[in-house]
This record gives sequence, structure tokens and C-alpha cells, in this order.
Amino acid sequence: MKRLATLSILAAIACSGFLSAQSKPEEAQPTGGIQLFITAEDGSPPSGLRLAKLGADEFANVEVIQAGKRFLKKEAYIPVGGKIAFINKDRVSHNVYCHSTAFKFNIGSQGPGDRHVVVFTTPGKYVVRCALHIDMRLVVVVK
Ligand SMILES: [Cu+2]
Repeated sequence: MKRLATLSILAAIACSGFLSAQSKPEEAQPTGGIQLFITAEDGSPPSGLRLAKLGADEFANVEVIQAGKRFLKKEAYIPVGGKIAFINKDRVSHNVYCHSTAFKFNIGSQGPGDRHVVVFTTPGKYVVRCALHIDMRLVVVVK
């Protein structure tokens, strides 16, 4: 996975022409997180490159939105200790859970607009579901 991510970044750089990476300490986050700004020569963001904010507790590594009574992602890949923020953008409640023998959680009733962060502490492949809507299914790979 790490190798794949590296290859993706290299491919994005190769496809985007000249890029420069620079940190902007004057805009450092008060939480102590690290942000890396990658821009094209003219300062515009390169297309096709996604950046994750890491290192600050309030930021999850991945966001999974629930809308239309489904997860808008089918799969999520995170490192061990990585976080997923489950965000309910529906007008109905959800109840997101995972009952794997290796890793369990249950958010409980999650009302419209609620956001819950789950830390995945154990490597593995997990199926996350909603107790209220049986068709909701998300695969989380932690490694
Ligand atoms: Cu649901």
C-alpha cells in the first residue's frame, strides 16, 4: 500500500510537469499538525493530487460520508492507528458498526449532521455496516 501510494505520487508529479514543494510556516496549524503544500510553478494546485491532513487529532485520515442511506465510499485504506470520520449527511439517523473478531466498534445512534471519528488500531480488512440500513457496506483495509 505504501509503495502504491509512493508510485501514485510520483505519477502525479510526472504528469503535472514542474512542481515545487514548500512548507508555509507562517500558516502553521496551532494544533501542531504538518501541512505540505504542493503547487505547480504558477502556484496553482496540481490536478489529480489529493492531500491528507495528518498529525492533528481533530483531523481524520479519511472521511466517509453517509448520504442517500449509503456510504459514499465503498472502500477506505488507512494505516494502523489511522482514523475514519463518519459523517452523517442524511436526514435520517445511522448506526455504524463493525463486529469483526479482530476489531469492533459501534457508534450507536448517529443523528443527521453528526460526525464520529473511529481509530482503527488493528491491521486487517473489516466490513463496516449500519444497523439500521442493511444495504450499507464499507470495506476498511488497515495496514
Ligand atoms: Cu444507516
